[in-house]
Amino acid sequence: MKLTEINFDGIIGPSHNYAGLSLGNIASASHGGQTSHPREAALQGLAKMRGNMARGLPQGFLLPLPRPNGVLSDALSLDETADPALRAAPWSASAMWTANAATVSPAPDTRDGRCHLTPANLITMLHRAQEWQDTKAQLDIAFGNAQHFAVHDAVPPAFGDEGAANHMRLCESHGEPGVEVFVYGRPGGKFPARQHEQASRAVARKHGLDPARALFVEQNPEAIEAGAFHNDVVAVANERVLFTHARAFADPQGAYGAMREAFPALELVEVPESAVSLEEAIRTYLFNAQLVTLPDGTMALIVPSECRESESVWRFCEEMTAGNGPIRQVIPVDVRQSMANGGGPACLRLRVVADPATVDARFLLDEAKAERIEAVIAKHWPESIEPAQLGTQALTQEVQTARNALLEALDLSELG
Ligand code: SUG
Repeated sequence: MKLTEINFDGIIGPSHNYAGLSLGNIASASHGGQTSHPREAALQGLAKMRGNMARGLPQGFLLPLPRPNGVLSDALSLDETADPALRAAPWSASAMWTANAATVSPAPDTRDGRCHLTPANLITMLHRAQEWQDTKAQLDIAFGNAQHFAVHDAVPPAFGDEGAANHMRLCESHGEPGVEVFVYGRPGGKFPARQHEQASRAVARKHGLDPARALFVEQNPEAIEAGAFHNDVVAVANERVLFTHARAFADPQGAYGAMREAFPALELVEVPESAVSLEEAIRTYLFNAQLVTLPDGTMALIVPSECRESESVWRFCEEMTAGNGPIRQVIPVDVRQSMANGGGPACLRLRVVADPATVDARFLLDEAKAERIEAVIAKHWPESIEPAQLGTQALTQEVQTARNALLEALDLSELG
């Protein structure tokens, strides 16, 4: 059994559009109503996956969900008299952000020694609340080997759960037992707190985590107010390292202390407000990065290219890599189409620690498959979508044909 971290990226779906649906997500609100470019978006996502494969990292993917979602349209009796934001919801390609697909507790952390996955209910936003059943259908196939995996149902309402975006894991190496850190928001602020403490606690119990190795930490309400609608916008962990903005947690010293007590080897890389302001961190998504361990054992931070263009952020990155810290490289990637909806490199991936041989191979990427996916995207993904096109018969047909072509190319038509 060779446990390794596999990143499952969401293939960006053919209905990718900017509908301004996410209150508290500044990029989504500010790009609402603009023209999107689904083909370019999906190719950017695929290029990121290929880049990581080329760095020697195992790569998987999850598929776009069926859109437009007729079940949701029917349930809300949507017609042209309905609010435009409601009418856009069944079209959302938001499942691309697989950091919100599920919370994953690797086998070494759980009571029964299996890797546990709980799809996130995403109940705070209508366009996201429609995801989990279809996401679970994929997880059931990809992680269908019940000897190694347990896939649960989502936490019931009214406790909001947004999955791995509010969950970090500290460990000596991925295959060893870890300390799982759940970050929740306290409701009552200007913007919704999407991750509820009781949802996190329910997931930890369901996964059979040792209570001494599961921490529950409150997110800084100021961070939520500044646009960090998920904790992964202001902090990311990998193995021994926590890379965080100083204003990520409500009680930073208390949070670090609890982490150190449960995991004494913690290496903290804290970015002070004086180096990068919270606002600039959120604008550039410095922390919405993939912090990965490369095959040579060093760590790299894969950041959105917006970081390269920010004077303060890039200065910090250069100083950090020039020093003696654990993060040795910072690698910018272009995921601008996703970024315009508030989704950086980390949002686009779900980390699963597993032996790749135990995962359904149809969800694992290699270069030949990447070429097949690229050909389908190039042929079928719409070049652009204007908001007025949502709801039209022509776009419905184009988007459905595109997804079906992808399922066929990947031998996954059973998800049709
Ligand atoms: O849930 N944006 C997503 C972005 C999710 C990012 N994920 C993580 N941080 N892990 C959201 O707010 C915008 C859709 C629109 O406005 O059309 C959206 O859903």
